[in-house]
Amino acid sequence: MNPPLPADVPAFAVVGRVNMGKSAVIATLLEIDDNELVRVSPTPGETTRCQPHRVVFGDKECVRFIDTPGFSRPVEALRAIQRLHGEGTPGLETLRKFVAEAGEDFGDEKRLLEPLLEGAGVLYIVDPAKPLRDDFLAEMEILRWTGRPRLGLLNRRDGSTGPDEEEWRSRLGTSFNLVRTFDAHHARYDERLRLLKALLEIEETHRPLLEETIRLIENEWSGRREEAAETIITFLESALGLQVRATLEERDLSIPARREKKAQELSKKYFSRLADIERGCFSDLLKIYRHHLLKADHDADTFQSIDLECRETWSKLGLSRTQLVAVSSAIGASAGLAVDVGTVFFSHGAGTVIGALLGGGAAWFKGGSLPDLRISLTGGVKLATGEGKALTMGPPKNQNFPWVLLDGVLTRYRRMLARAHGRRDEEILAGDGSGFTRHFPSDRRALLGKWFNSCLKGSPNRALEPEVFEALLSSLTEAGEYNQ
Ligand SMILES: Nc1nc2c(ncn2[C@@H]2O[C@H](COP(=O)(O)OP(=O)(O)O)[C@@H](O)[C@H]2O)c(=O)[nH]1
Ligand SMILES: [Mg+2]
Repeated sequence: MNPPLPADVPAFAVVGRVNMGKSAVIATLLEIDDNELVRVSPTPGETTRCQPHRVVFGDKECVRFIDTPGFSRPVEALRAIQRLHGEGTPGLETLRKFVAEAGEDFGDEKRLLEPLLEGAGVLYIVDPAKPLRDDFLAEMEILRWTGRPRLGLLNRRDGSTGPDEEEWRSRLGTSFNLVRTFDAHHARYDERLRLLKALLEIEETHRPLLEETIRLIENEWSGRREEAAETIITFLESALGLQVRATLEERDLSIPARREKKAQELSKKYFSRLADIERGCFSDLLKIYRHHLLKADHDADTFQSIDLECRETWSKLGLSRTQLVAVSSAIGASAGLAVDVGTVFFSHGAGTVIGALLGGGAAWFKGGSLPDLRISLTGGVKLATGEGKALTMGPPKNQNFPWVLLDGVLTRYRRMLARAHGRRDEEILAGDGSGFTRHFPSDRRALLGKWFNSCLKGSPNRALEPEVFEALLSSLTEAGEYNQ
């Protein structure tokens, strides 16, 4: 038994047949991607009791969703309730009697009815691709008898519909106060908010509280965007200002091969530091948006058994095969799969954005609208002649370097926002190769360009920061609204 529902907290029991996506809807709605907290699984019968999920702001519980096991014998339950009631339409009293008296053969039905008897509203999930059979009609009828506020939700899996969708819709329309569609695997912030607002429409007793909750959610969301903008500013500042140095001995200077070796070591150090900075940025962004199953970077081990002939491999890497070939020729490597794979290994080991710089620089801006984009990796290496012994590397001289970094962050941010928490597969947060910054209005480009230059010189222009912050906020808003 769960503790009784407090009267001042609006609650909704999420009900429906097993495997309809009840848990996935809750997980997406409340941004919970942890299977320990919300079990989303194709194996039926894994949720055997009601599981409350509280939405808390500050110390106050604002709304509660209750995951239920779902109906398992709705037709039999309907008949049993009718028998208990006799003539006419059963109501709360008969349902209470049913819950008190029925045996464990109606265990699931009893458990899902309990919160409804305590005052919870109903969020009824169906998969409209399934045929509409009698047992579903029995479920709808039992729910109607509760008299609670009811919302019917068509959980369209990957947008798929079935021949019965219209029938579903009209049946739901007669037994429910509202009918909405959702997609637990793809719903983004806007759709989540729309669903919450729909609940507000049906739950009149707690209307002010639900309105306040929606306001809090909206505020919290814009707060996150500000945090993200802040994180990205810090990232760009450190990445653009990054410089590494090495001390050269006399003998390193005199022999070209040694000098070359030192330069290579230094370049490795530069990229690994850059990769660390980048990783830190993504891990902060993933934290802000509560993602644990999204990975910011490829794990080098993942590539041990790479299957080159498999199309999926290429798309996992975020590159089409043609792009990859273009890349290897762009960086001057001889053609051939071995070389391509080497590029991929290195690029992903070195971090995602840097991967784009090293391996995918050309692919990143495919389409050729920025033909001058060539990343010169050695652009920042110089021998300091004054002391004669210090070798420094970074930042790259190429003007496009900051834009490549920013594009990498924004395209991944966009992917992150499109990821629903109800999914349980792991995903690599890969860029999709579409240039983002090239669509910026010219004043934003000019402003950022000016600030980038100051960062590249090692002295970020603090006076420009408030405007840069605003520009990034707008860019993040656009990235979030972008439909893929
Ligand atoms: N493609 C897709 N799969 C879904 C969706 N919702 C749920 N599923 C999958 O369907 C299975 C059952 O989902 P779950 O939420 O555990 O169903 P429940 O038994 O009603 O709680 C899981 O494997 C989910 O990943 C959806 O919107 N799209
Ligand atoms: Mg479940």
